[in-house]
Amino acid sequence: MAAEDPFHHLHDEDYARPYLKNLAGAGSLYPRGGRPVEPLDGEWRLTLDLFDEGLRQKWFALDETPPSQWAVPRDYEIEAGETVPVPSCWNLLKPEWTYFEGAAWYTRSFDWAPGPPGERVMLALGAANYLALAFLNGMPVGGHQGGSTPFTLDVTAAIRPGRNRLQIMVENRRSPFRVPMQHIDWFNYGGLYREVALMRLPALAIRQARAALTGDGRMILARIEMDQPFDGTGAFRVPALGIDLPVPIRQGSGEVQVAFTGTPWSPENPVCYPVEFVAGADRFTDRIGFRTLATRGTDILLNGRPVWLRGACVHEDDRDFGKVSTPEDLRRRFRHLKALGANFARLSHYPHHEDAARLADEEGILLWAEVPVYWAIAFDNPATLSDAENQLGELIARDINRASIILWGVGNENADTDARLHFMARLAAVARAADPTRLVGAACLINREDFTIEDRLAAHLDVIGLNEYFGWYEPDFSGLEQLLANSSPDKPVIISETGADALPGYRAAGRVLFSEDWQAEFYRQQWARIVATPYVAGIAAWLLYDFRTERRQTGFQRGWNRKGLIAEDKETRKLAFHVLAGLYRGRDEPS
Ligand code: ADA
Repeated sequence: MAAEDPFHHLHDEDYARPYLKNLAGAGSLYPRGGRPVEPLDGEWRLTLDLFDEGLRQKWFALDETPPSQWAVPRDYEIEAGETVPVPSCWNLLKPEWTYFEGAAWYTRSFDWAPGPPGERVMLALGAANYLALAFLNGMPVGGHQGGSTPFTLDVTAAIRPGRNRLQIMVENRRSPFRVPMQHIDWFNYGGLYREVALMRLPALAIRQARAALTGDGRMILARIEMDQPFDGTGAFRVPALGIDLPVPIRQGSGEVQVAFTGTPWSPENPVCYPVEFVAGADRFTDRIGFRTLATRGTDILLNGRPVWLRGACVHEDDRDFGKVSTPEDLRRRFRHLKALGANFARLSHYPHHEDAARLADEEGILLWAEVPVYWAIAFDNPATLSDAENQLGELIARDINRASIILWGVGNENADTDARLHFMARLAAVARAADPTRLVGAACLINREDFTIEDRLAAHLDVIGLNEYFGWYEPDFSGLEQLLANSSPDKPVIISETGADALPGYRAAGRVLFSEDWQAEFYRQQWARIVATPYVAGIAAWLLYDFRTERRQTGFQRGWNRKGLIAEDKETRKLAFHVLAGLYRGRDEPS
């Protein structure tokens, strides 16, 4: 073992430290930007590693000698791993892996043909829950923490012509210091559950390219940021609008303004324009809708006009695929939202697959996108704050050009303590600094003593989210009436969650919990009170589909949160779906 490696002893409990030093963050992310990639999806080998032996014993450094030629015994053999598909969640691949929470090693090989001199190669991962460490040809090439955001690792120094061996350790333990922490109301899936690919970049590359309307909606402001200091001239093009402009780049960044003569993006007319940013030898493409967004008093203004949000929350969860979002799953999601009469969805409670917002752009569904600052995060822990900041930064960097996203959510139902106020006010500031074109919100708690919307964080938000379950967790709606009457917020309030459980097919008259009938009646009662409240700017029903969660273990639930308007099969519409669709369309009858 090399003398400079102080972590050489098998039983050294500091074994993980060297690999955790330089985890990739928002600043190192290269959004795809339409660049071609070489996918690494498909068959991988997977070995579970509950005791973290892989890091302790350096499994990545072992050669691939077959066991018949081993000089000494080993505890790891690539070929002995199970063959698994990537993307996938390991929990759903074998019954005995269902509840596995720990580390697991993914391994595959691939062939590589080098490109022009100076070319760099990035390993691009859509997400890995929660910690990922990558090793290419036995060399550590970096890692990432945060279970739902993308990251890119520069593997130029480790990749070689011909055959390469890639290993990725993914570890999904729940912990009080992670974001989210260990106590959540959804399933803790593990694994490489989004796409893995290699992306080639020229020696000088575009790190970020964005275009959005200025506040008055008259001009497009386009900006290019390079990954190194560079003085030169780039280009910004929107062929459909006849835009082809030089972008002066100084010290690695530059911007340009041009009059907007196109059609603004809106749910009714979700027009997206193909755009192109060019700088040096790099080309970044996207499809961008142009619209303005603001608040005025308690209204949310889209293109200068008030918009009222009718929507539903949705988890990234599937009975058969877990957190894997297939294109069919996403398309079905938007078909269901449309059938509901929705113009809005809350992507709960963490960044979803990037195609969710891309499809929302095309379909005209407004989005609330958020980071999993959920319930009782370790608000006083600086490392937890930087993890949350990083996840927020990565989400914004990935989705900066998505017209559908109107709001960055910085938290959900967090008790109003000093530490939480500091933590989440900081996140609100991070969101504003990274993206001044969108609103910042959070799902807040209420003051239950005097029944008012009261949260010190509200001063740092543009929109107050209100999660309330009067009529479900509370026996009646009187608290909601008091709350709505007692409060007079000076900014828009969105009912960011409200809902009731219903077991599909269970029918009963009156307030019978878990019946389809009560879930439907619950929405009628909620709706009447909510739409009569002028400062409420929208509602997101909790939620579109039933989802897996180990917190829920009555006979009605059996490991599922049953507040879906649609059952876990993503097909069976409950009575409440039809009732809410009728309400969203302006008539109180099943559609
Ligand atoms: C909370 C939480 C949701 C969900 C909901 C419920 O409001 O924000 O994630 O779990 O409760 O179903 O009770």
